[in-house]
Order: sequence, then C-alpha cells, then structure tokens
Amino acid sequence: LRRETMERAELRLVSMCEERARMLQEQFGVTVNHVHALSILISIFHFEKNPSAIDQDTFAKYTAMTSFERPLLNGIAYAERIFPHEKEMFERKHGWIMKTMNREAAPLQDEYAPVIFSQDTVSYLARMDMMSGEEDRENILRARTTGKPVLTNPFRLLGSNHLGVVLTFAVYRPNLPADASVEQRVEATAGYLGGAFDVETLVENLLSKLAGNQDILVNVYDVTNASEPMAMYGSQTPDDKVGLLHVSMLDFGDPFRRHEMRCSYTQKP
Ligand code: WA2
Repeated sequence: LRRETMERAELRLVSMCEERARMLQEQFGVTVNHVHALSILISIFHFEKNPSAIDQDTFAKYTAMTSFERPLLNGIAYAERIFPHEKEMFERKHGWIMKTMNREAAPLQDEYAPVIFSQDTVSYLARMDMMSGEEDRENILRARTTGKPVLTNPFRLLGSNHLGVVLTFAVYRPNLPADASVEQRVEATAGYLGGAFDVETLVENLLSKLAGNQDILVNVYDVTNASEPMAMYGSQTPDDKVGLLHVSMLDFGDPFRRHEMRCSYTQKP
C-alpha cells in the first residue's frame, strides 16, 4: 500500500512539473518570437526608411499596445550602436548625453549602445549605454555574432532589483544575407533590441494560477555549467526529507544555454 501511494505521488509530481515547464517554455517562446519580429520591424522602419519612420513616441505606443504578446517581459528597449567618432554628433542630434548604468557620464570606450527608444515601463533605460553593464554587454556581443536570441545569466535587474535574465536580439542593417559570416554580422549590426524577463514576479504570477500550486515547490536553474547551477527562480530549496524530486528540461531558445526546472513536494506525500 505504501509503495502504491509513493508511485501515485511520483506520477503526480512528474505531471505537475511537466505542465509547469511546458507552460513556462511556451510563454518564453512566444515572447522571444515577438521580440524577434520587432527587431525586423526596426530594421525596416528605422533603417530602410529615410528618414526613420520610428521615434520614441511611436515606439512607446506600439510596444505598450502589443505588450500582451510578451507576457514575461517587464518592457522592451532599443539601443543604437554608436562609435566613439559618432558620439558627439549623436548627442548633439538627440539633445542629451548618454550615461552609464551607474548613472555616470559614459567614459571613452571602443563602442557604445545608448537606449534611444524605450517602452514606458522601462523608461529608466533611456539614454543608458547598455554596454556599460557586464551582463548586457556580453549579451550584445553574443547576439550580434550569432544572430540568435541570447540570454544573460540570472542577475538582479535595474529598476526592480528582482532576479531575472535579459533577452537581446541584434538589429542588422537591411539586406544581410541569411548565411552571413560572423564578420559580416558584426559589420552589419546597427543596434540591439531587448528586455528583461522579470522571472521573480512574472513566473510567480504564472505558476500561482495553476491547480496544486501549494503542494509543489518549483525552482528554475541555468545549468549551462552543469557543475555550477545558477538559481533563476524559486526562493526555497527543497527539504531533503521530502524525498521525491523531478527535473524537467527547459528550452528558452538560446542554443548556448541550458535551463531546467526542479520540482518537489512541499510536504511528505
Ligand atoms: N532591460 C531591463 N532591465 C535591465 C536590463 C535591460 N536590458 N539590464 C539590466 N536591467 C536594450 O540588449 C539590449 C535591456 C537590453 C536591451
């Protein structure tokens, strides 16, 4: 009888964990797809059109009205690629000076990525050089060489200080061939579109709506480095005495990263 109870408990844990993992992966996927589409929109409407058909007001309006398409992002912003010799002209044209993520004046660098368009929910990113933050900078460099969606390590986000990850897509000048080399990609890079997955609140919100939520403990990890899992969601580590543990694989679309969901019961079954 005891064995039967355990088997049933195990099956229930597997099915609840898989349900949560699939739902989270699905929401990540639709969000990433929509940011991808928006990166193409910018490539065409900001770069193929001269003058640009996008300004801060149109970007703010469009991103606010389509935010339902990106359910796990707290907002989205576009940063333009600027070289040192363009900095003065750029700042004069916009009538403001770029700042670092620590709110200092931007020091001399080989390149900058100041945010020129931002959704109102992340207006604190405006004018910020996204290359001044370690995680954002790594994302930018990896996004433009791969042409793929890229995610950062989990870290504390600006604004909320919540645990999350940043998603970045490179925006290329139009007519980049699909089979472009790494050098061609870097050369054709015009800017970066991205936003933050506020995992701490948005995943919590997603999971809280599911049946059986009180019975199950969910943790999400970045396990790209298998020997050093990084916590991405979940404050409680499972109690060893509870025993049963199920691990569901997650695919968030960044081919260079691995994520997984670990589920256990909050109480002995
Ligand atoms: N977005 C929101 N919160 C953040 C953040 C970010 N980056 N970085 C730290 N906290 C404009 O890659 C380009 C968004 C970065 C895109």
